[in-house]
Amino acid sequence: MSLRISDVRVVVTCPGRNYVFVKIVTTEPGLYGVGDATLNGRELAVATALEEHVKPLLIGKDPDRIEDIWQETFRGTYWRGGPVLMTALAGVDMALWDIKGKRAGMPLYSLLGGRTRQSALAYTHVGGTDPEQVEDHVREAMGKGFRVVRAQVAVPGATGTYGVGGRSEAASARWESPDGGAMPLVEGNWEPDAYLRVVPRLFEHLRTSLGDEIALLHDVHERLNPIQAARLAKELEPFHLMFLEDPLRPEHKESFRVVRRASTTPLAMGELFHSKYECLPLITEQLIDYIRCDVAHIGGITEARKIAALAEPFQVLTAWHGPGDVGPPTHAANVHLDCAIPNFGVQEMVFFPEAVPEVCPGAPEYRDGYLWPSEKPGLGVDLDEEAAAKYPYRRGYLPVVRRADGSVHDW
Ligand code: GCO
Ligand code: MG
Repeated sequence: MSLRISDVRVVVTCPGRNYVFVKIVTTEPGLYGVGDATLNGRELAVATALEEHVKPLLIGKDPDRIEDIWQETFRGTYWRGGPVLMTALAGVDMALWDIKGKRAGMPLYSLLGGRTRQSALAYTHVGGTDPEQVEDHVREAMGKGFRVVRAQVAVPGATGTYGVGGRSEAASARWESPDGGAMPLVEGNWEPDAYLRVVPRLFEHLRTSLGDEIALLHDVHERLNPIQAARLAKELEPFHLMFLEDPLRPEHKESFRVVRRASTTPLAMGELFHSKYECLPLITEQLIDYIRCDVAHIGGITEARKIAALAEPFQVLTAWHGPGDVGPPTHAANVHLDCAIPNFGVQEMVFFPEAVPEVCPGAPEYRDGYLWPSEKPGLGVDLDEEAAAKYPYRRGYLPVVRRADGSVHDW
């Protein structure tokens, strides 16, 4: 009998932070694939979608038919799209590419057409309470070999809020209420005017103190309206950012025209998109310079390679989302794609918490500013289910931001 999918194992674990891993087991003894289906703060919704709705349809299927399984899971079930279903599909898709690579005896980059580069230029995050502290942290990153650094600074008066409380990483915030429930942490006093004043000062300081060699990025995290974003992009022009990330909410693609007309600061967008359809207008109108979808949230490698191919003739480069809240299989997929596609730009990366390699070994290796793909067949990432069981899921939510008057703002 030909090869079939015999089991789909969904593993929810918290070796430092929550992850949802997918292991697709086949009828060939010892042949399985590992994927990542982590959606920060919504882990159990994805795990349930996988267990209850996706898995029953996969058992008995031929794992070789990745595109067909993708189409059936996306379109064939009528209800399509959105972060939960596209993350579930991504976990399956990565595991299937892993199986295909293992059968071929080839690393994923090889299956995708072979190397176009040795390794992927990587960037790290730094933050700080004021421009001087951010400068110190950029220097530390440069000391570790980074040539590209994303810099965020605290906004006077704001408490917490991603990337502006002096912190540079997105944390899941937890707050257990007395009745045993959990509520997201509320961060406050976010005001655009204060932010718009401090960010140009940060980059003026960094360029003056660090010179022109280091490439700098900044993440707006979808918090500005079109004219505010246009102002920021224009005021940052003299400091030559590699890109300004996510200036606007994902719903307002046409508003990118306003920002584009106002400045030559390169723009990046995509971590909140869930399909190639959302990327289309930004790519075909050349409204952005970097497309930075999350391979774990757009349905996996199958969709990512199509997005990269759509972007290539429009001279849009890739900068796949690579935060700590997606797991090693996604980071591995990112770097295999980076090393295979012609229009790669830069790769976001993190150093994982200590227990992660025990549960999920094989994340891409960082050396002197670059990430190297694994030479093992498939993604090169494994999953130790016994180790995963030692780190049970911990309920966590992303924080909620409120402005000084108490109203909700985009986090
Ligand atoms: C980034 C991001 C993330 C997100 C996070 C949300 O550019 O890395 O904006 O850190 O905030 O993925 O879960
Ligand atoms: Mg971002």
